[in-house]
Amino acid sequence: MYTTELQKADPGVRSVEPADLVAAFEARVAADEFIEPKDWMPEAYRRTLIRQISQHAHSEIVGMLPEGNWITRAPSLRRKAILLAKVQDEGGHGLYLYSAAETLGASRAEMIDALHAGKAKYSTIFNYPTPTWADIGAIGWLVDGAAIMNQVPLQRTSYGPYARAMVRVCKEESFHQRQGYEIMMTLAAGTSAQRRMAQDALDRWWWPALMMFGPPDDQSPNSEQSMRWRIKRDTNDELRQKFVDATVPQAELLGLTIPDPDLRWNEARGGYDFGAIEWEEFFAVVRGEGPCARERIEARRKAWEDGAWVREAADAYEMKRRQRLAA
Ligand code: BYC
Repeated sequence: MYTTELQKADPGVRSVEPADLVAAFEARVAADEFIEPKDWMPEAYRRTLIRQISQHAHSEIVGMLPEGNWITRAPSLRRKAILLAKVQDEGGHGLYLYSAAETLGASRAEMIDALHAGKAKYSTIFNYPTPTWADIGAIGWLVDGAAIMNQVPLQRTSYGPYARAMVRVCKEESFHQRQGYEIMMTLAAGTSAQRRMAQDALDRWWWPALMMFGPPDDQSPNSEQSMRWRIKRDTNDELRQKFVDATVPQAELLGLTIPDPDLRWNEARGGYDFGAIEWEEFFAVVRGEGPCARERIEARRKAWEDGAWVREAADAYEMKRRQRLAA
């Protein structure tokens, strides 16, 4: 996986943009007005949004796979129905987000091709395996929990269609987080084997969940500009800290141990200090070296090929509908 260079800000573009339009745009952003698809916007703003929104869309779509893996093996009909609904929600999120990126002039075919060619990024978290049922609990609790922490502020991101997509997404993510936590509660209150399974899932998902928020602020090339344009409302480190502070008491309630010997409450700061994150692992996964990276992309490609007949049937139906209208 490499950088989406095409969609990166080109500093050369800025100098040719009319200064009055740039100033009016920046004043609107500073006044917390939403920028809408037909409004004038700097090219670099448009490209940054296409980059972030398309990566976000891909994450939702690839994110269906680790949990989809458990739909047929969920331990009861109730669990199966809930998981099926959750995974379908993630597919819906991907579609709203692709639509939001299309309002910026990106073509869906191009975005999907980039994913299938291994050129587009998607969240590192979905490159880890789900060997036990407790992983489904840990994903809902931690991964959806981290996603909410990141996405609630995005409801106030400066681009209107992205902000509005986030409102519905956050409502659904909140249900996802609770269903995951409820699975963890059940396992933590179960047999010793079930408690061990829950602890093992927490051990494996904790650090990758902290990595979801992106590199540390001093190694985040996009943060400064995205914060200025109010695309991002909080920095990566700020959101990571909020997540740790909210999640530690939840682990305590479950009676599970966060796998971090350096984790302790810092009275002066009013937050938890936590241990060093293995950033080498993060960057390796970003480069496409995650444990399930190849499997994820192959599964997406196969789904796309298997679905070709549906797209052809929809096109044929649309053609007939137009012919009928024209007749
Ligand atoms: N994974 O300058 P930075 C879900 C990349 S799905 C991979 O800080 P930025 C769910 C970053 O793209 C929710 N790559 O970047 C679904 C950049 O590379 P490029 C997913 C990452 O954009 C199913 C480079 O590293 N959520 O909830 O300012 C089931 C430098 O980073 C990651 C979103 O997508 C990563 N973790 O900030 C269950 C949220 N982190 O593009 C649940 C929307 C960084 O320059 N996205 N990189 O080549 C964002 O908020 C921001 O894009 C990020 C990164 C905070 C992720």
